[in-house]
Amino acid sequence: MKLSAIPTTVRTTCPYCGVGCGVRAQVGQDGALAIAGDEAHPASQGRLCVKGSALGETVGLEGRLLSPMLRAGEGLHEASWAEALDKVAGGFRKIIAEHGPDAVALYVSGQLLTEDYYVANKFMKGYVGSANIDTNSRLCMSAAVAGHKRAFGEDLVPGCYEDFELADLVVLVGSNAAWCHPTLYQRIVRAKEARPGMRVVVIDPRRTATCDLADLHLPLKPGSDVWLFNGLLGYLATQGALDSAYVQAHTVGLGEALDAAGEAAFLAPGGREAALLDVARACRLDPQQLLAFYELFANTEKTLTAFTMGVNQSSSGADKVNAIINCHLATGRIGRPGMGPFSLTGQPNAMGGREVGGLANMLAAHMELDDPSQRAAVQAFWDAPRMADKPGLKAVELFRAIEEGKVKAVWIMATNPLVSLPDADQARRALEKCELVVASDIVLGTDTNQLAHVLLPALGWGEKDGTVTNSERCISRQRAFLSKPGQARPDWEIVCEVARRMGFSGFDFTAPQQIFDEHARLSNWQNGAGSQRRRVFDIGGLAGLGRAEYDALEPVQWPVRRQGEDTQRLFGDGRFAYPDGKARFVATRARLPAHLPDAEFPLVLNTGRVRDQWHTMTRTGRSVKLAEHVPEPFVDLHPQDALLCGVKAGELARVTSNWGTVVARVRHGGGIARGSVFMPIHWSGQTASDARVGAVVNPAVDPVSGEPEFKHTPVRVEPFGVHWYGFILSRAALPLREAANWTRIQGAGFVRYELAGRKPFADAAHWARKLLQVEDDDADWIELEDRNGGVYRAAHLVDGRIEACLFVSQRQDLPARAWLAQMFCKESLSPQDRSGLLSGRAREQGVDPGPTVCSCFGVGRDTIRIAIEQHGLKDAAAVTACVKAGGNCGSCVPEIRALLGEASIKAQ
Ligand SMILES: Nc1nc2c(c(=O)[nH]1)N[C@H]1C(S)=C(S)[C@@H](COP(=O)(O)OP(=O)(O)OC[C@H]3O[C@@H](n4cnc5c(=O)[nH]c(N)nc54)[C@H](O)[C@@H]3O)O[C@H]1N2
Ligand SMILES: Nc1nc2c(c(=O)[nH]1)N[C@H]1C(S)=C(S)[C@@H](COP(=O)(O)OP(=O)(O)OC[C@H]3O[C@@H](n4cnc5c(=O)[nH]c(N)nc54)[C@H](O)[C@@H]3O)O[C@H]1N2
Ligand code: SF4
Ligand SMILES: [Mo]
Repeated sequence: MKLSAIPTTVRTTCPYCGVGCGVRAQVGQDGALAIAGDEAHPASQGRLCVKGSALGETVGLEGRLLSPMLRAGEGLHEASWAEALDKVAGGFRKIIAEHGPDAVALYVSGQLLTEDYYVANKFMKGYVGSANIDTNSRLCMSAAVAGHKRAFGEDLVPGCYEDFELADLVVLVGSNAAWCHPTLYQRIVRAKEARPGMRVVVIDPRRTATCDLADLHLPLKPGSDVWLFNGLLGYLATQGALDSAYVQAHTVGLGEALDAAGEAAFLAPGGREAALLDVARACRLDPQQLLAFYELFANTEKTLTAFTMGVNQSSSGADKVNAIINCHLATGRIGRPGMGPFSLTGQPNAMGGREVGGLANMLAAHMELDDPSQRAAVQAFWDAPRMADKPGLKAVELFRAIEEGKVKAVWIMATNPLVSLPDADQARRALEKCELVVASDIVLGTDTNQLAHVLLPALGWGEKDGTVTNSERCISRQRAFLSKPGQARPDWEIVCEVARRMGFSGFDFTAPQQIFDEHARLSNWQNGAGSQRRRVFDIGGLAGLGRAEYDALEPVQWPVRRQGEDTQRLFGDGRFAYPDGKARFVATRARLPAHLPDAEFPLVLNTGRVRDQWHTMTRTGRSVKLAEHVPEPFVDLHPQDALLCGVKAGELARVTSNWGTVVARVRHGGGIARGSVFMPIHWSGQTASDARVGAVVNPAVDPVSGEPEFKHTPVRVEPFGVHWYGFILSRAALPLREAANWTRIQGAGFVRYELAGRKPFADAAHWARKLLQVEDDDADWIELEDRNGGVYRAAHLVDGRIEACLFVSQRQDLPARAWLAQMFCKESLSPQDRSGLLSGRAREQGVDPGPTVCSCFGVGRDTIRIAIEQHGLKDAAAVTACVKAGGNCGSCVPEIRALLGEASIKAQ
């Protein structure tokens, strides 16, 4: 693909996960884009994972939203910016005039840049006068935010990535870092290689790829983390492992926390063993393993406990966070090298969004909405005409209020709520009813955009400029290196345009650097003055940067109170952000998830990520390299549960909850315990007929933070009976109304559809031609039909080149897709290729590589298996030396090791 751009190397930051790796992007003279890791970036030191490495494949303009669009009836039509902006500003103004400021809302995203986020928040909270701006971070980080604020007095992550390397014990709770924070995980891998005495414990109901590194895996019962960490606190108390001097000097509330944790049970005569058994039972863990973890924690000073969505996305999310923090406060293990609680952020700018107060219950710059003096401070700084004076609606509440007609206009930015919200069908009903739905996105075809009345084209990664903040509070620049396509504009500019049209004065920014400057100045505005709390978030040292300095800004960790300051760790001096400087223990009482399995819905649905896709696939879905690892939506369950449900691996199953239903391919091998099933979150209405998993997820939220319980929905799984299975590879995208079920992914030069049908087809040839849109009777059409066997295969060629092929069967005997895929790379097929077409493989039998394991080098499972067998390979390094797999980002090493394990079992 050719890109028009300034031919130079630009240092920027990856737009995916919260690790925030540095990227070097180079656009060559020929327009080709080369992506490499940035050695100078402290977060990643030159490394990129497979998603980061594939960024070059995802920046093309196909499918992009490149002009503003307005809906008229069923259709969308292009509009000028003036028309579209007037429509948004006019619509908002009218609704505010008639129904008040709380009748409008913004729903934004941790994928916005800090500058975009800042102006969106200023617009709503200072000018519209409502705090109805929430963000998809509600679905992600809000439990951690609430936990931090309760414990520390402010939303602060104490440690830094180096602590993962310095720790003697790394505990990963509800985190599949091997797939979701890959380069950081690789840092732990390398640290453990260098210091084999280092211990890693993974606490996750599933045995994930992350467990590859674990000395101990605790497959706890879903939702039982508070029991586990309360038990740990009780155990530490009985072992004399608490740091009493620290607790005395720097904390408040240990007594209540110990009471809630059930310390009494531990302290009763002979109670320790009984209490341990109780905890083990509540968490469904082996008591010996539980004790092994408790002992390890008690005896290891340098302990780091990192946690992610298995903790946050729970109806007791904030309590899970505090139960973890309690154990660190009680042992004084916080703020020093190699130790502390560590909340890993999901999105690239989850942290930046919190700095600017993007959540509906926060103000800007870590100030509080319900603190009148801070509200007044922000109002004075912004010269704001109409300050919000109470918290706004949180994501799930917001979409309910939209359905109820209380919120009549919503502007959605950089998020796809129709896919990512829980009870996603409710979100659909809400938007269908909403008077004015505005969406800013970079692509046209998303489930959410289909319901928008106004579409605003935003600049994407590589085109826009600004800053993001990663999990370790490190601010880095995202820099533009591509020219602006079509009429797309940066998100901040679009917000400012609407604000100006609504008559608001504080939005005359002309560059992101001016916004960053205002943000930096606000962060130390009245900070600690008079009765004002001294806020730790302070980047006053970055105020006043000129354009060139901003452009050249090197990664820096906040707080940056003075120029040149760079803060790796917080709380090293035992001072926290509460006015008395003391941290708070939170009394966390363990409670069950909101909805429990019963006879009708006997299994628990857990949802999460796969290695090579990002959320709703609007970007990673374009990459051929990333498509192969998991080409279809799946439901992973234990073989015994599958038997009980009457479903078989490789076939389709229906997964149903009280809220909705989806269909996906049954799989085993995801390390699932009995009683649970796992589904990935990535498929939407654009990529599958029935696999938008959000529709099934229950909308229960954590009462403290409002974070939804994405990891725990009671469901039932049943066969999705079909008459036939099939697939199509086609150069052109096809409408697939005929199939009962379809999913699609991008291949090199084709789209791959997996299909299933419920009705037998009478005239297969007629049906296939219609499906592949071949109207010409004289078309070059090869076919094979076995009517009795229920098999039909066809290929359509044009001028000797394959255009499409279709394979359908009533049996499970469809050929692998790999060889057929190669045919789409050829300008013309040889006679041998042609004669192999309908068998789906070369006439001279080659080796099918199998599903991709290593996406960096495109190495398949069977290639690796055969190499292991033929060469007697014993470890991952030998596999890499032999077939390259695992030699780049290392994300597939856990899978390679699993294959080595299988081979050694087979050999025994
Ligand atoms: N490849 C990839 N990487 C990503 C993303 C992506 O889309 N794709 N998204 C990014 C974002 S925004 C986020 S938030 C992060 C998420 O990163 P992670 O949180 O690591 O990923 P998830 O797959 O959501 O869930 C993590 C684990 O929680 C476990 N879990 C479920 N229930 C429980 C429980 O009750 N207790 C415990 N202890 N564990 C439980 C699940 O089995 C799962 O393995 O990933 C980021 N990185
Ligand atoms: N069942 C279940 N659901 C979940 C989760 C789960 O674990 N289970 N996890 C939740 C979590 S942690 C998260 S973070 C969310 C993520 O969910 P979403 O935020 O809904 O997912 P994305 O696909 O990242 O959506 C980003 C959108 O922004 C667009 N975009 C990309 N760049 C830009 C830009 O520069 N400007 C603008 N305006 N648009 C842009 C993309 O095309 C895409 O449409 O999902 C949540 N939903
Ligand atoms: S680890 Fe995260 S930030 Fe780094 S390259 Fe991968 S997705 Fe991007
Ligand atoms: Mo997230």
